[in-house]
Amino acid sequence: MEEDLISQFGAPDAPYCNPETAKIAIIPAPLEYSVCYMEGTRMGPQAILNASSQMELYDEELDCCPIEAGVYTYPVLDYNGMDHATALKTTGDAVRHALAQGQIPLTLGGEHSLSAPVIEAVHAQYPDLTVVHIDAHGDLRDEYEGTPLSHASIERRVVDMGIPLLEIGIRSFSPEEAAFMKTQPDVAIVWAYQLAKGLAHIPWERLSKHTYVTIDLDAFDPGEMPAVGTPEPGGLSWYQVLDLFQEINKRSCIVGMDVVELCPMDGQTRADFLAAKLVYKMIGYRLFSK
Ligand SMILES: [Mn+2]
Repeated sequence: MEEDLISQFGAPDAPYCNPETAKIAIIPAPLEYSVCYMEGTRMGPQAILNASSQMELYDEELDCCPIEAGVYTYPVLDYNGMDHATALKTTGDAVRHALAQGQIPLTLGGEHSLSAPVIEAVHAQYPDLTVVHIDAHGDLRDEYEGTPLSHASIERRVVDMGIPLLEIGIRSFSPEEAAFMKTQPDVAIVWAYQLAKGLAHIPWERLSKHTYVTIDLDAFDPGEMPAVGTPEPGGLSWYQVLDLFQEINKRSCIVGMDVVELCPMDGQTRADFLAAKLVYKMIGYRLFSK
């Protein structure tokens, strides 16, 4: 029996996923070009959509159904026959389209390299943008495996765009990145060990008026989120990530988001469900929390 493919995040009633009135644009981006350790992140967006149909749509913390604000899911992007650079451009174009409709884009990955064209599109509209990057990895290499488009270089591309960067949850960093970071006053890093030991001082004063939040699911501890391409021990917990997101949302206006690197695994539907619920919590906090 074939599994039903869910096309609208949360599978809501029609009025709540009307593209004319939606406040949030979900953009499923099944990009997979440079993933190195484990394959399958191209299956991530559809797995999140399918899992989202199993969620309750009432949020007990916010005492409302965030989906009723309008969440429209665009058709899953089709990268068939495209090279990596063309696929990235297509992803940026989709986000530009959503921004032009007045929607807040929330892209589902797919590999992390998709964030570069997406952030570029959001930055064009909000020139004062700060990027908050929640991840196990710094992703600050100038290039990786011969390409500057790699998922391992995504935040280096953000630095190249002149955008201030705050990285949180990092616990896998190369010597090259460490040397680079020390030359970059606009890059701040909060390490996972500092969070775990209660030593973290998060420099929230670095946030500007508008913020883009990118969440690589490997930021979570692999015990909670096993289905990622490059798991790292010592990660963040569910409530830690939600608290961070809420804190960003309190201090700045979040104008774009992504959740990337889900790599669905047989027998680990909890991981798909965590990703779907994370997306829904982000939508709820963004639209309804103070
Ligand atoms: Mn990562």
